[in-house]
Amino acid sequence: MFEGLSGKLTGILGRLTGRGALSEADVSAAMREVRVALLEADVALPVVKDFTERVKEAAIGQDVLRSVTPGQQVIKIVHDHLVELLGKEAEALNLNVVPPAVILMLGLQGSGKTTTTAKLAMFLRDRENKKVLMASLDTQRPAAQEQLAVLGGQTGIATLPIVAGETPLVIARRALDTARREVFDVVILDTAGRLTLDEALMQEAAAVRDIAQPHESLLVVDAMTGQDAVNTARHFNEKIGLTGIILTRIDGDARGGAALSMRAVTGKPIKFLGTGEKTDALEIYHPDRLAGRILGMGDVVSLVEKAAASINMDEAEAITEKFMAGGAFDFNDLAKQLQQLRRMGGFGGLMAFLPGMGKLKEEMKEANLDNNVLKKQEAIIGSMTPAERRNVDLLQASRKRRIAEGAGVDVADVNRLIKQLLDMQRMMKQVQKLGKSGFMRAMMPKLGGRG
Ligand SMILES: Nc1nc2c(ncn2[C@@H]2O[C@H](COP(=O)(O)OP(=O)(O)OP(=O)(O)O)[C@@H](O)[C@H]2O)c(=O)[nH]1
Ligand SMILES: [Mg+2]
Repeated sequence: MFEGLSGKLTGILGRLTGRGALSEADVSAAMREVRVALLEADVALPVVKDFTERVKEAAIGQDVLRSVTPGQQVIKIVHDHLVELLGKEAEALNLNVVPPAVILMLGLQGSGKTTTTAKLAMFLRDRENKKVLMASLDTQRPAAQEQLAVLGGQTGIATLPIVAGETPLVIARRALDTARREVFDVVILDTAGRLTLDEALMQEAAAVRDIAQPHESLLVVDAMTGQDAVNTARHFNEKIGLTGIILTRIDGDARGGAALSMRAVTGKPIKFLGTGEKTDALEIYHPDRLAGRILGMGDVVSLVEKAAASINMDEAEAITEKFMAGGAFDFNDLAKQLQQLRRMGGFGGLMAFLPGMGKLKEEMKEANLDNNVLKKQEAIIGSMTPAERRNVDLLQASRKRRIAEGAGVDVADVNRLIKQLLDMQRMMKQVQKLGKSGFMRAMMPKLGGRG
């Protein structure tokens, strides 16, 4: 998601920084382009208007245009307003209640409620140490309750035993009783999918709400449905009352409009993003990081957290210390990264987070990079001598031929990997510029918690 919008915004704003001086006319012209880009991304019209007007006002009103770096300042203004549009701060779930905390999952048919129920349960267990019970109230679709039971089996999360013939209200009561009796911290109620205009099902959801008295009522919406997702959220909020939204399928090619309009139109915070079909594909929603990603500034913090969740503590510390001491990134580091990459879901997953990597990501997509390629690259590094791994400058033609032969690949493959290492070295310099404290602060607590 966001690739198209991100590409356009980066282009428009990049042209502003390319010049020394900026006039009001320059800013106005750029904002017209921003407006078109946002509309093309399916952001709601009133939201677009309001956004571009505010940015323009801020950019023209102050001393921005007379400053030394007007283009940079305008980008900062766009960034800050984008963060505000996206919701300013991440909003956590409110689970600080006398247990069990009750979470009600709502949404249209096929939006991802059941999958997200399992994802959320895993998240709460693994990251927040909660004992979680899941219960399916879906008596509409055949085998819907079994679907949740299967997910429970896969993830090791407890599910409420299925009793044939029970109504959703009866199941809800039994789930709460069980959660109290067996001392669960959290109980998540997965409801039946419904059509927006299906009043009977809406009323059923309202009845469940009245019985369960949820602490969180989360709407699961499909980002691919764009402005419809926003209308759905408004509708549910009016009928049932929501505390938050989970936007799924942001791994697809949705244009991003739903994420950008949601807060402004519904007044409700997005709390999580669904990023794939697997049960670990759930991310906390961070407006500032998302703004950075949209503006092509990368999302180094999310990257670091994602890495922290899947790399081991000692390796991570060693790599961090080395970079922060200004050490160069060598083939040994690359080999470790390649292994970690495979664990983190391959290149696509990683590249989305890195500064300025949008284009490279496209190229990689075209080149069909997958896990086999990762293994091939590991083989190339495996054929190098220790000295070669430490010093890329040693790799002249004869050595490259030897390495290629050893790994069973072409010299061109070796060259590609060398280029990749040089690219990574450049990128790591950027990360270093973030400064030690910022980098460590993001990385260490997470690792400490897992280590
Ligand atoms: N790519 C991707 N697929 C997802 C995501 N979330 C859910 N899905 C897929 O969407 C499909 C429907 O998911 P469910 O969780 O069954 O949806 P539901 O809302 O419970 O559906 P009903 O109960 O029939 O209303 C499944 O194939 C999921 O794997 C996501 O974030 N990304
Ligand atoms: Mg379901």
